[in-house]
Amino acid sequence: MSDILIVYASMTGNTEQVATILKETIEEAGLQVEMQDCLQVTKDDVLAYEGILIGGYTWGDGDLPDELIDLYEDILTLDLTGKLVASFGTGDTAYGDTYCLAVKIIQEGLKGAGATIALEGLEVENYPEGDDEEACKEFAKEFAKQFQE
Ligand code: FMN
Repeated sequence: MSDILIVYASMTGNTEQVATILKETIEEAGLQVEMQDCLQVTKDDVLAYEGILIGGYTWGDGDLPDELIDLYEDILTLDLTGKLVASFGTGDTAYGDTYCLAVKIIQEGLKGAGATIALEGLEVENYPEGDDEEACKEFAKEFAKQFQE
């Protein structure tokens, strides 16, 4: 069994690439990571891990991705006390005030389920490259550090 579950929703690949960078960086820190598309994950899967990262792109007018909604609503019914979690996602600043709102929605849901928020959600503009890729790595290193404490 891996230590950490990374769940993502991604339509055109940007958020999946963020998830991949997080996975590789956390593995470099010596932890075992399972990465899954949100459609493959049940609430029982979520309960089985001590560390959970959930990511999604922002859709519509600041909405969660449709494919993430069932799992999100299931998570709201769970008791995630003692789980170390964080959210991540991608968006586009062209959408103004709704930029990366899904990241905040996921974080609030996890908080509502009683989980411990390891660090503020990671927001990336579209495809993660350059400074954004570095920010993903730093986020993952910090998450791994807290997990190992
Ligand atoms: N990005 C935002 O930050 N806020 C939005 O409200 C938002 N709405 C979108 C609506 C549509 C119809 C589309 C096509 C994109 C929207 N985006 C919005 C941008 C996507 O979230 C962004 O391109 C993201 O990186 C896509 O992630 P993916 O490649 O993982 O599917």
